[in-house]
Amino acid sequence: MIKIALGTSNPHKLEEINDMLKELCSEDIEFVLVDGDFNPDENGLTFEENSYIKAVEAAKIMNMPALADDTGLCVDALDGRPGIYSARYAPNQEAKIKKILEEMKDVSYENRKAHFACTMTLAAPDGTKLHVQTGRIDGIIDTKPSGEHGFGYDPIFFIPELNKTMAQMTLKEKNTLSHRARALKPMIDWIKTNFV
Ligand code: ITT
Repeated sequence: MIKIALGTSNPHKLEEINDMLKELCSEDIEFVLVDGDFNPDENGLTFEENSYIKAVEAAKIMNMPALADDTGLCVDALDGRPGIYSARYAPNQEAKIKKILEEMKDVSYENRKAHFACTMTLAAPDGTKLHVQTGRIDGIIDTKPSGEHGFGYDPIFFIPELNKTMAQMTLKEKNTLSHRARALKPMIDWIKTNFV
């Protein structure tokens, strides 16, 4: 049996990861949430650097290997913004969405391409980077928010093939195709092969 800490302070992220872990994990792996207030200084310049900062911090606090993800919305017409600054793009989520819609107000449908990028790092308490996985999903930035599910930028992230925004998907649906699912599934496979 191996114990792995989850380094996040975002309850929505935690809900998604826990739901996926129920299906992906065997009894050999137990995930535990990092104790206390978790707010490491995410001063990296890439998703990978920030996911590593969070994973190592959680691993040190819990004295066990830890997994963390760093995620962002990258909008082509905004040169990849907000990207790694997705959490800090405006003071609250409503303002972040408003800011993007405002910046995109004159952008045509065909130029509204965007993707969610997620990088997950598994690290040890001594700072060893054990494994990294990335996941991505492509879509377009809608002209208005729709949907009640999900969190963050999900209400403006439209997936044309499914004719819905990420916030119009149930948790289960999002977890079949999301950037986070596409990083977590191979990460769990790696853990099962190399750890258990
Ligand atoms: P932790 O660092 O504690 O895990 P966080 O919310 O700061 O929590 P990120 O830095 O990875 O996590 O996320 C940056 C922002 O991107 C976050 O504040 C959300 O607004 C958004 N975000 C992350 N995952 C998302 C998802 O699956 N769907 C929509 N928006 C997401």
